[in-house]
Amino acid sequence: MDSLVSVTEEARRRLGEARSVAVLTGAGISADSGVPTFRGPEGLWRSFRPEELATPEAFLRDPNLVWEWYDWRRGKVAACRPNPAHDAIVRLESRVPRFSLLTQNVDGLHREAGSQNVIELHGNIWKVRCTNCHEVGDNRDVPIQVPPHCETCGGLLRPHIVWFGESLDPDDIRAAFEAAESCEVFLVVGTSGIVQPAASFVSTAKRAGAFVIEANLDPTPNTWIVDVHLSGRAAEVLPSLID
Ligand code: BV8
Ligand code: ZN
Repeated sequence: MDSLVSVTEEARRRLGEARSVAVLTGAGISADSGVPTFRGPEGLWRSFRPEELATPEAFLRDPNLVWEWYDWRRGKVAACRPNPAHDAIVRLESRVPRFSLLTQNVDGLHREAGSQNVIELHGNIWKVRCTNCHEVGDNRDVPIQVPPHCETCGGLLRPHIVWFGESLDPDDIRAAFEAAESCEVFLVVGTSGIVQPAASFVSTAKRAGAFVIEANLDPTPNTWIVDVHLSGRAAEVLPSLID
């Protein structure tokens, strides 16, 4: 018990003193808001096959099926609000001179909570992109008309989301690696650490000398390389770590 208290204190102290912090979040931080995670016993991938739904090939094959899945998820996310973990990250950003938030989540809850310097690595479920003219726009319709079409050119719209086999925005990747390489403390919250390239930011930060803190319900492939693993729900662990 003593050692658990002291590692938590060490994590708190490091975070309190750091002048540059990068945070990487995954589905686990939004689980406490009611957004389903991807993997794990109740994860989305238990009921759906990602290769049938979250790939460009799937969309080419059956855009309606893919849109129906996203429409269902948009309905779920629309009913969710940021939780105390999202709020704690907003407070962290307000006191740290150099701060970056890298999120794999597409639910938009970090921005809704008030986070400013956010990189949405995998896109945003409330954005659509035209497959013809490539214009990106906001769309908050719940339900959305399936399939939706571009108001400018009539082309088929797709979710503005990075699917498996697609490249992330090069500017986002550059900024994310820069943040991981230059921060004093790297905080990784609620991600299984499986999906690349996001998963590799953790080892990048560690190699570059950052103090790495992981907050997760369970151990992950990252747990053995981090300095401190804090076990528990993000909505409980983060406020007590940050405040
Ligand atoms: C790319 C759709 C270049 C969006 C998603 C081998 C080596 C390297 C790369 C690869 C490889 N094999 C394949 C690849 C490439 C692939 C990849 O990484 N595959 C993995 C599965 C092996 N990556 C890509 O394709 C990426 N692009 O590499 O480009 C390229 C180009 C062409 C060809 C090849 C390469 C693109 C990645 C696309 C990601 N898009 N989905 C959507 O509709 O949402 S991924 C999906 O997983 C989500 O987007 C999500 O963001 C992401 C990560 O998941 P997590 O957020 O970690 O969520 P998960 O459910 O897994 O875990 C939840 C965690 O929270 C758990 O640890 C749990 O314990 C914890 N938890 C739960 N509750 C709580 C909690 N913790 C705290 N509190 C709680 N309450
Ligand atoms: Zn268009």
